Amino acid sequence: MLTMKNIIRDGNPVLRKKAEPVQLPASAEEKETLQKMLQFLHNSQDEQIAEKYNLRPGVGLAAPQIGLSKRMITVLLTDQDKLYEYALFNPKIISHSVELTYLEGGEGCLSVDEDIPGNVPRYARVQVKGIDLEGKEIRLRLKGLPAIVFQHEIDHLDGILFYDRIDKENPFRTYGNPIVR
Ligand code: LHY
Ligand code: NI
Repeated sequence: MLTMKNIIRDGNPVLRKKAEPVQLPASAEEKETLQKMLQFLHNSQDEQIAEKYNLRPGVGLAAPQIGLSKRMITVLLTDQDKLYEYALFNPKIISHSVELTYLEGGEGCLSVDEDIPGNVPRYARVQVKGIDLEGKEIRLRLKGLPAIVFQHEIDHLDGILFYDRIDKENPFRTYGNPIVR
């Protein structure tokens, strides 16, 4: 089981590397790792398990955050009564809106222990494709919080952390309409 001990923290160069594509079909080991990453999110959102193992609740996790520089992400959240539960190999943003948005109150990251204030510009809408655990191609059209979480996770695969996108001169400048959690 993955715990916070397995989560790589800011300062470790693996978080700044561009992750390698997964050679498809994914190996049994790669699939197991992706399953463990999704299980971590489930555990982190279960009050009893999270308390027992001191897990920070998370809605997304990317492989570099466990020290694996491969293009693999997991997402688990409910938004407007819809469940977004995804474990993807080689996720890619295939198109996006011109319109931007940002999460009101800013973003956090399981790999960043400090609170870094500021608005993070994100595309308001994205289309993402990737390959699921069964080897099937998945295409998603996302807006709102799910769109932000996918962009945050895919950024990890390119060595980008959320605070890189905060305007240094004016951290609280706004971008389009905010997403309120
Ligand atoms: N997880 C964050 C989390 O708290 C993801 C996230 C994304 C938070 C966007 C807030 C806004 O679940 C990670 O840091 N994963 O990379
Ligand atoms: Ni993160």
